Amino acid sequence: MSELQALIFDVDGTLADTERDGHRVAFNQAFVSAGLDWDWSVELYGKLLAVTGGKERMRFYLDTYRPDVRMDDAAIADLHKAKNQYYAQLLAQGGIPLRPGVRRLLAAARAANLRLAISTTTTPENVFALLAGNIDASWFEVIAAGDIAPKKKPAADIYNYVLAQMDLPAANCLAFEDSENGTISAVDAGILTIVTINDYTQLHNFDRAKLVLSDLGEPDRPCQILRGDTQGSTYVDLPLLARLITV
Ligand code: XBP
Ligand code: MG
Repeated sequence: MSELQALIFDVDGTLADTERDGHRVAFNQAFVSAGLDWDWSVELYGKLLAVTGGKERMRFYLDTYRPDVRMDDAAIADLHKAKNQYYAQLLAQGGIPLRPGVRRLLAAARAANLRLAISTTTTPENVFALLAGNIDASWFEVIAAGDIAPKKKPAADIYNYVLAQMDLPAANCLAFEDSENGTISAVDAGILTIVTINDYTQLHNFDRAKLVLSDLGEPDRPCQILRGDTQGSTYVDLPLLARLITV
């Protein structure tokens, strides 16, 4: 029997729906300003999301869709930097809210002295830009992001890094993810994982997740339970999380 000690959150798609109207739009703005004729539609971006990491995603796009174009890693890194500046501008305009239940659950966890961490593929600056005005970044004891792990999700590296930094066994933690790659990463690190799906990830394979939900829900706004057993709970709260980890 394990005691719940920490909650570890993915960022993109989990804390907020940042991909379609955030990162994707910012990539396109960076392409235009660099004089490139690349345009990532909502549909194409769904395919490109199979590759985690913005730099890796651009390399995959070039290899798959534009094999005629030569671009070295430094040029891709510059493009990625420009994209992240546009992304920060978009977030500063306040267009991307946190998903239902996220703020409530984080506040409850903090009040109960649970430890909090972030495990994400995106760059640290993007995490701070999203949290700004929403949640105090100091709530998170560890913010593991971007290139800090040698291999990005679905590799377990980033979750293993968080566990090592917190000096916690996987059995005392729960992970929150929105995608198949993220779930593989967390589960391969030995962490029970709760998935909240979104439009881009609803058809992913979540067989290894403990729970799959539409979102975290709110007391007056139940979530849909797509896989697993919430034992009657209609939203995610700390008693439900404690039950999940002890059975
Ligand atoms: C998120 C990602 C990121 C973002 C873009 O995956 O794959 O690449 O799409 O951010 P996860 P960057 O939610 O599993 O962490 O451009 O900064 O990589
Ligand atoms: Mg995600």
